[in-house]
Amino acid sequence: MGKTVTEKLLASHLVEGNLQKGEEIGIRIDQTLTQDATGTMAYLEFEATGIPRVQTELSVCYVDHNLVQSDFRNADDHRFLQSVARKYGLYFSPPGNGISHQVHLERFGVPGKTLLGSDSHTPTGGGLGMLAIGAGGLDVAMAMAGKPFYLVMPKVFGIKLTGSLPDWVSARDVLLEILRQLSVKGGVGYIMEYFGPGVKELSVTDRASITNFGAELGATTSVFPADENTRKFLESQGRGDLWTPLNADEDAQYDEVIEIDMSTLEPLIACPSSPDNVVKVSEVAGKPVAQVLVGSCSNSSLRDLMVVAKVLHREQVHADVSFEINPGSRQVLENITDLGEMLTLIRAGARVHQAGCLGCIGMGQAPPTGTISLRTFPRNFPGRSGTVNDQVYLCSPEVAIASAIKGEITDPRVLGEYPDLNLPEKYLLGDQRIEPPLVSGEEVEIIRGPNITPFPEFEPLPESWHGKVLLKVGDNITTDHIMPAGAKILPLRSNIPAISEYVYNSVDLEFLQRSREALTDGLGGMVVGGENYGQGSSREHAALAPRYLGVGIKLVKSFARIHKANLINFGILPLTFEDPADYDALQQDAEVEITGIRDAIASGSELLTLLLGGKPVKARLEVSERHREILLAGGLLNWARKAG
Ligand code: MIC
Ligand code: SF4
Repeated sequence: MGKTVTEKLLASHLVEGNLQKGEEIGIRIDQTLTQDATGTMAYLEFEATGIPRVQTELSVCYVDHNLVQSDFRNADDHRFLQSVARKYGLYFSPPGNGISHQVHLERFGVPGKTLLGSDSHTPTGGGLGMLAIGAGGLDVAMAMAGKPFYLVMPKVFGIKLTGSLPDWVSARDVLLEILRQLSVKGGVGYIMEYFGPGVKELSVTDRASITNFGAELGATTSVFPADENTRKFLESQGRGDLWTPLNADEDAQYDEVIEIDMSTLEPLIACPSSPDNVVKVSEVAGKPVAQVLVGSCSNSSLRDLMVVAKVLHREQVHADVSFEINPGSRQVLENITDLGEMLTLIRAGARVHQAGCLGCIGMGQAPPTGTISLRTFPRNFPGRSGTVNDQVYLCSPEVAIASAIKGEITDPRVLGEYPDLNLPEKYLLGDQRIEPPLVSGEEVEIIRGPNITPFPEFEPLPESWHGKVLLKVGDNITTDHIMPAGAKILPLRSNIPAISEYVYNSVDLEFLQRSREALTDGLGGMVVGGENYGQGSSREHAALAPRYLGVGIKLVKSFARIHKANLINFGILPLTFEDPADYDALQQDAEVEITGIRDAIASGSELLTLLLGGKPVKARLEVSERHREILLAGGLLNWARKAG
């Protein structure tokens, strides 16, 4: 039987297990990336392994998230990361150099390789034909230490692309349409693989926008074949020698298939406050906008900024709109300047910022109260922009610029003829600030600012577990709800005691107090949730910080992949309701008792009985043998120490 691109990539990297859907497999990781907000913790964890140098073919340490330096914390972390990169043999991409995913695509991605990144948008690399997966920092630390990455062998969701995109409709609309059809949990348990005659109509940066935004489907990752367009892209980056073709076989079988005829698409937009809340732009046109942001790892390539610049040749930004551009990389900035378009942007009224994540993670750029903000970003979860009750819409650069000009949500097709973009054949590379690895890091001293506190120690799982329900939440809870980000909280990422004070802050301000009281009473904490619990980011702080506050169990209807893995890594039991109806009966503050929990887990039992408020409730523990050992040890670091 023919193979999909996914199966070929998995087969060529398989080191443990069999390629059977639903079974745990271990794959070799060729490349890793970290960004600063997850990276500081990932390197503290790597340090704990005692391995003197990264064991991958290539590892890159990026600084792109925590760019606002309102005190010493972020700046200290940047220096820590630079010294770590020098010590352990990594490339270092400094602040201002660009968003990890964009820079990695331009300068490091290679078709046919695996990439593990401590950021949920790592699948951007799938646009190049890589198997690029987002994971928690600890998993990435393990991969840097040369260990396999373990995952449940996913099913393959084929997306057949036909036709070509009409003018003013772009790659973002393809994924918005898929989100509209499948929702934010439609990709859970799958790798999304693109095939069909429409693939060749998309450039690598278009494909990368799609695989990037595909993270919002909850998918393990998304992947495109590597073809002539891939070769052209690599050549434009002076890396043509790294091209290898990678295609699905003619008779490859997918577990599910949908077809998207791109020629029938029209401009789409995701309304507040979920990426799958998608409607046609024409349905919401006319609503006034106060802010329009073009940027993020989803849509900030040279192509995206050129669309904006070319439109601004004939128009000006509306007086009531703050129109801001966050370029994806130094390379994008250099090229747009070289093409003379920086002047166009500035003259037309754009605020051009340094290359980085910025407002996408609430690092500045909060919108004014009660106004609409339009963004070419991948996420619009409530409050993520930094403004309470925000109204963030997600759209393409085409919709963004049309709306910035008119001052209201606008279908870009009113702008007339689609501009000719004239993209260069060869790019200025813009990588002069990327530091290559040192031959030896032995002499390098790691620079540790006072913000970096030691990694907390956790106890192994007790014989019996006694605690209470600290919080009950609904469906689609994001890691932004669990562990908010933004300019105030992100600088605390390397200080677990400090950051844990913000756990569930936007949901329930009393959560901290309740968890502290339970700790004082010697009780464990349990959180109860609905479907797709923990969707969104890869941040392991959404597991680590609750664990620090004594949370030992999460009992939900279903989990998002990365969050479940992070819970296990930090020794929190990820349980699901055997009977979802039990969810309704459960109340906050209910007492929880599980006797003989260690024995049950060690014996491989998939069903545990919990006494919840005195009533027996069945819960599932669907994890591998290795995960059971990790849970018993109280987390992956404890387990790895024991295993030696
Ligand atoms: C995000 O887009 O939510 C982030 C910020 O990039 C996160 C990582 C983090 O929280 O540091 C992600 O996507 O994994
Ligand atoms: Fe950065 Fe936003 Fe991309 Fe996350 S989604 S990596 S915050 S640009």
